[in-house]
Amino acid sequence: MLAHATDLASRVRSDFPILAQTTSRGKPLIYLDSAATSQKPRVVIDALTTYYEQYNANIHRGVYEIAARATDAYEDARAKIATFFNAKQSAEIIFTRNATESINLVAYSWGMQNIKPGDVILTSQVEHHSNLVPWQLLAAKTGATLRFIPADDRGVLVLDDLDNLLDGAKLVAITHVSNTLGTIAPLDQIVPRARAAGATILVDGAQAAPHLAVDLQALDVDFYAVSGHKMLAPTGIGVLYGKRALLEAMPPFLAGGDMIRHVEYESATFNKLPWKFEAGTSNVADAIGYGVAVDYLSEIGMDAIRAHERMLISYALDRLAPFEERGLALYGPKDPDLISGVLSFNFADIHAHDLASILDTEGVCIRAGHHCTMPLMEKMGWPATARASFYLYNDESDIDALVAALEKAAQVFKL
Ligand code: 7TS
Repeated sequence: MLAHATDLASRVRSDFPILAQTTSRGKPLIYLDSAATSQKPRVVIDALTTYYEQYNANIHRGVYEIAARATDAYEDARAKIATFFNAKQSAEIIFTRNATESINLVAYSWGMQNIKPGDVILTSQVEHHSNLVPWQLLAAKTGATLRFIPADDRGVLVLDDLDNLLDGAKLVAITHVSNTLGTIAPLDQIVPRARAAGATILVDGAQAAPHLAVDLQALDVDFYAVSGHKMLAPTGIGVLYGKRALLEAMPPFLAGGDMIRHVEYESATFNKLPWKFEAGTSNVADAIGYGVAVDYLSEIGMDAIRAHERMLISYALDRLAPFEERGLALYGPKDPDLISGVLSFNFADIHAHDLASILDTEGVCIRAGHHCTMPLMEKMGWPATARASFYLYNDESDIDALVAALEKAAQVFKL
């Protein structure tokens, strides 16, 4: 029997309390904006309450029982995340606020130490501003040059000229999955060639880690940046993975408490990894919540989540195809094997913001705008797009609701 995306969603949906509500207009909440942030399962929400009600204490310093419990839970979360991403060791997992901070950590610490005038930083035309602007700032400070792997008109990276682009590249900084188009970068082709060219490789995994099985040892990248909030964890917690030898050689990014070993008035020595990069009081509660989130994802299995989303994308492409005759422009490769979790579109000459507002009246939450990829929008000639994005708790009925809401928009605009 053909599996349905509904199978997984019907199993997990009741785990997400927020999805049970109706909007102020009495419509069921249809959440199609998980690329912006995911919803949270009850176990993650409960983990926060339990922490604050039972063992809230500062970590790595208190000797009393609840402080030890908080420290253990925080470090256990790190170990779970290391296992989830198949990092070699927990010390390679640095807690940050989000993917943006993870990338900035590398830009300031590794970048200022290693990038020299004339060096090339190779990124791509589909990057989120978080994996572009830090490199622009670094290039301006160091005299390095930016280069871009081009994308075709579907947003798929074109690797024909990759070896030339890699000539002189000290760093390759590339997104694993595009947040605007959902396109999956062919890392299996880019990473070995970047390695052969002697470049250090950073991957922005903000949109990949929630949806695809990420095996950091198999990927063989040097740095990998993620945000917890897009993968069922609370906001305010993210991770930078870095290969140990690189992290060991890097200077601290932020300085203060917890990241030191010994301090004198004129100088200081620094803590071991990973704490060298975790200055100040950590986001203990949300890190613990992140650990619970990866437990939850592991129990379901990332391959099952990918298969579920692949079916949803396939179903959505089928349901949206008839609208193309009425002016729906669907961007991206229209191939569920090439995209993950995201569909971007415009409908005739309705502005994406107006479309999102009409959908909102039907309870359908999508995002409209430039999605923090302004250069990509400019290149494609799109002032804005409407973006629907999916996760494990969505099912075919959510896409049916999207289609019905588009029908309503067509009526309003007489299309
Ligand atoms: N990289 C990618 C590919 C992203 O999609 C995002 C966030 C970031 C980095 C930054 O993540 P943050 O958690 O540090 O903010 N993308 C989006 C989005 O598409 N809609 O809202 C946020």
